[in-house]
Amino acid sequence: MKPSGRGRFITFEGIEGAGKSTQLERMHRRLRDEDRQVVLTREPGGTPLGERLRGLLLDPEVGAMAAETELLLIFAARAEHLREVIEPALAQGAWVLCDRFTDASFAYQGAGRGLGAERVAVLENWLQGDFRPDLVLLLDVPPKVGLERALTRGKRDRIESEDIAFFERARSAYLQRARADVGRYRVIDGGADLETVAAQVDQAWESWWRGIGG
Ligand code: T5A
Repeated sequence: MKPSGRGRFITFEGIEGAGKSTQLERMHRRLRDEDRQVVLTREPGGTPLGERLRGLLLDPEVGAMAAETELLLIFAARAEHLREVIEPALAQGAWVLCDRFTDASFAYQGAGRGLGAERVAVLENWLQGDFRPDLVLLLDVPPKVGLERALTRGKRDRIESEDIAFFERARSAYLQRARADVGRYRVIDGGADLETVAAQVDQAWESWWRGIGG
């Protein structure tokens, strides 16, 4: 069956410095060159209100907050993003490429902060119903590699200031989710050089797209 006129929702996931933004921008250029309608966006953020919430969530001066507060702020930003950007773009037939989505909440708040997957799932189901990404490209790197890359930017943000065990838990949760749903997830070795990762990303989404009749 050929894909319907609805757009496609593709998310890039992985811990800090996995190479998501780099690969996302590359895929965005490629799809645009093919004259597809593409929206590039990110979480937390993607709307004026969401970007302000992102500022609060990442500002080291905000300091500690209850894990529940963090999760609810992220879902508040997500509600805005979903209703104002993602759903309208998909309805118009665009491909939406998103730097992180709800998988990050399972990884960071569910596993990293220890809130547990069940509580994240309650919010996911409440906000999203059965809406999920069509494809999740998970760039997997050991936290040491990812954090070293991310820190070349300089100052750590509020979440990057967590210890390595936090990112180990997040990475494990991502991999566990990918193993549980191999149809929607592709795991890519983000530790390889840029060109090798780019080739793996292309191969992953092209084979997925062919697989659904695109
Ligand atoms: N968050 C988010 C939650 O806690 N819960 C949630 O539900 C959501 C949605 C967002 C933060 O919010 C948290 C997670 C995050 O802590 P962010 O800035 O969107 O923050 O995410 P980061 O992961 O922090 O972004 P980074 O920019 O650090 O990581 P990327 O996008 O994975 O990496 P990228 O592409 O910017 O690359 C980083 C550096 O590495 C180089 C790049 O050139 C760049 O310098 N690089 C490579 N170097 C060598 N080899 C490669 N293959 C490379 N790929 C990239």
